[in-house]
Amino acid sequence: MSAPAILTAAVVGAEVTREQSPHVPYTAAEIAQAAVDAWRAGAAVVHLHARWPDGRPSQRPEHFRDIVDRIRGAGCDVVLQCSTGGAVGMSVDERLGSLVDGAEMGTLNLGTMNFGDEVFVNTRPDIVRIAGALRLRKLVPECEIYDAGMIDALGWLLSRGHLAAPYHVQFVLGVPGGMSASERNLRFLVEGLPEPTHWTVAGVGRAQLEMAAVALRLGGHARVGLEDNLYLAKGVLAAGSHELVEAAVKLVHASARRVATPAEARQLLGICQGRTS
Ligand code: KMH
Ligand code: ZN
Repeated sequence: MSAPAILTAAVVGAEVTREQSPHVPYTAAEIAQAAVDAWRAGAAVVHLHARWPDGRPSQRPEHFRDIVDRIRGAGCDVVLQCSTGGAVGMSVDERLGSLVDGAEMGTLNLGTMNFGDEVFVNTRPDIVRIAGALRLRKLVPECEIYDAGMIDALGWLLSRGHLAAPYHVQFVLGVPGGMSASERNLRFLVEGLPEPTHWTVAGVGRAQLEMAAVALRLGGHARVGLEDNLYLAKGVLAAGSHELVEAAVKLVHASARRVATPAEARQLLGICQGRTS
């Protein structure tokens, strides 16, 4: 049997709005509750963004601290992964505001790309700087790969010593401007990894659960949640990320695997224990 499957819940992101779904959390209390609900449903990791109460994306440390404190205050031991991607247009300084005490992982976006009609800027100096900030705080990086050239960026970072194990890879497939979500693309990306490592797939939009199933079958891990997809099925909004996690749990079992606990995820991802307070 393969390693237990790590389910990550991306509960809000920076792009989705309440106009698109009334279930998108905005306040710290709502985001923390969404994280706790996702953990109860089986998520071992939560990928966190913050918002201003009116829904605008925020990378303010006080917003992240509030979310982290509320999650831990609820007795939830889920692995906390903070986004350094933030929203398109934010400066690197602003984006690094998310790396608050209590975070265990931070994302590292591996290249500049079209992101819908906008440009998500991650120059090589930006990436090196964010990698350094994660190292300084002893956070495990999750490398976000949206396109094939970013595999080469990963190799470059490793060869220059800007990045070293433990790190995790997240293939985000289906962003308009990045690689589309297909099994063929995923197999190509996995084969291209510069060294063996564990990886997760986040399929965007209606590809989410489909790509989770493929990833789990191929021995990888899966990310689901409202950041990437608002629907449980065609025309049916998910009432929260927890419903998408519940659907992913069924896919884990269908692939003859079991769901990793947060403690198992920490071990697999190389996260030091004892950072849950
Ligand atoms: N909001 C996207 C522009 C991350 O969290 O690191 C970037 C993003 C990636 O969501
Ligand atoms: Zn994100």
